[in-house]
Amino acid sequence: MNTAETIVLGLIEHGIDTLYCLPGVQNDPFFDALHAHTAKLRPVHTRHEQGAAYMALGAALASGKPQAFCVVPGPGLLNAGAALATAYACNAPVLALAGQIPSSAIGKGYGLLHEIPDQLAILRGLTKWAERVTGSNAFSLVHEAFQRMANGRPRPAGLEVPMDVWGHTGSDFSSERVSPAKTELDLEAIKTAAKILGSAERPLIMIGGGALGAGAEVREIAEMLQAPVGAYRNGRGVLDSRHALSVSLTAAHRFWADADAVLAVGTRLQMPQQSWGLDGKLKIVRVDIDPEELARVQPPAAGICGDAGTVLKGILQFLPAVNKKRPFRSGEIQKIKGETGKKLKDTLAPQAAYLEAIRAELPEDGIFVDELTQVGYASRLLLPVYSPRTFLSSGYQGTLGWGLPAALSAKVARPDAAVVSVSGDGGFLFNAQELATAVRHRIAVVAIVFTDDAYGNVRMYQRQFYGGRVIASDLVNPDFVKLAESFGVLGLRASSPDELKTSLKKALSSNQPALIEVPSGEMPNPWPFIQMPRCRAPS
Ligand SMILES: Cc1ncc(C[n+]2csc(CCOP(=O)(O)OP(=O)(O)O)c2C)c(N)n1
Repeated sequence: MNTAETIVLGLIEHGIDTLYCLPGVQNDPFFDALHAHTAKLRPVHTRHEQGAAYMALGAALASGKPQAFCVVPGPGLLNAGAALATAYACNAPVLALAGQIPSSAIGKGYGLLHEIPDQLAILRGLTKWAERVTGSNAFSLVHEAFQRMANGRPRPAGLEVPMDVWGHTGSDFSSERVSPAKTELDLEAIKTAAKILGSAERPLIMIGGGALGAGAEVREIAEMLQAPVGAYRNGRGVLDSRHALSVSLTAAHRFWADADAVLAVGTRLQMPQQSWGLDGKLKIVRVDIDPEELARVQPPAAGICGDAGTVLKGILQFLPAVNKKRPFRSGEIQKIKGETGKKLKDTLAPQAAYLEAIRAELPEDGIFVDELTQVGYASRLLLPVYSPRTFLSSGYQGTLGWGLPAALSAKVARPDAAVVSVSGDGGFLFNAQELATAVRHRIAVVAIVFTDDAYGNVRMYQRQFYGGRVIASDLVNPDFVKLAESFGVLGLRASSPDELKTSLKKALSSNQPALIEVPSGEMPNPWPFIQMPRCRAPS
């Protein structure tokens, strides 16, 4: 077996059934080897490497399983760079498989096709681990990449394969498979955590993407503690928004102000700790798979490293014995939810109405993909999310252009689910070419594009903070409906929330790729609700 066949079989052995890709001469032997295996490993080729890498990311987020993409070296990999950075930010297990110039030329600076200096260093900078395949180590390295992605914090990994190496024979496919390492739980820290939470008067729970598999445990602890549960982006849906204890970020900010203990699960807790503020009265219990995350901002009162569900099960063993009697907080929680919800809906009325229309038509298990656009920001605060992995966000990377390709692959990963993405006119054109991918691979997603003829958020900041000196933020747009139609995509226009509801119903039932243009114009500023002020006095 040669390296190309070994890597194809290695990907299949590790559960990869779809390869998001864009081929080129350095990778031709690999694609030729794939030819015989497309029943098990289907190539989904895109129109730009950004699209391929964002698709791997969207599928990883929607499925919770590792995904892979393959691109040519140099410009191909650099084009995929923003998506790799986003996968890193979103803790997504995405394998980047990149070509490379011939081994003998690496580092020589001959200027061969697609050569860039030290590609491996770039790949290492964007992943948790990356290596070069040099010959018979191909399978071991594929296996190691999947082990690294499965162990600890799930972040992207990378492999580069010089073009001469694809044809090397003498593969190590039969080499031994290593089982994932088991981490020991710190029982003392778990007991301390249970005591802190059990004796708190006003506990609060904050969750992030690390808790996506721990919904049942989060709910049980929340109910036991009568604690409100807040999430910003990647933890949304862990607790169903309809649960009485589920609160928006805005309401969580109110609870943070006088909480005496916080249980933070699989979240960096960056905004609460660094913006809402800390003081000596607030005890924080951190649960995270990444030991470095536990004390990044300040050492917690208790920090437990491990899988969220396993650690929470541990806490649940000790909590009933130490849990103090607490009055039902549902009255207070409902009141704060009502007040904050009303203010949000009143102030962000257009965004709220569009989101209501989307939620009304999106089935319970439908997937919503956000982007950095006015309705996208508001969705973090206002869109009810019913289950994990149905609210996909580009996390702290905030990468324009991720929305359409991520939505496409969410649909590939979960073909039964309805998938809707929201973008602005700015962000959508970063990757509009992937409408062709939707048509070519028959992927029925609905892309909603809100147009305000501007990089609206940038324009808003320029008006507000730079004396109204608007520069480089106005846009000239195509007719998005005609654009969609020119790709063979169903194109619709909706000029109000009611029309959006009707168009979305039509688009979803058409079972084909669709685009809905919404000429929304400017919308109210959502940022005061996201960048909330300090609410605890420094001690
Ligand atoms: C890859 C990338 N480039 C640049 C930015 C900076 N940026 C943030 S918001 C924004 C404007 C987005 O405009 P649009 O998509 O039309 O949405 P709107 O704010 O108008 O709703 C820009 C350029 C970014 N977030 N991502």
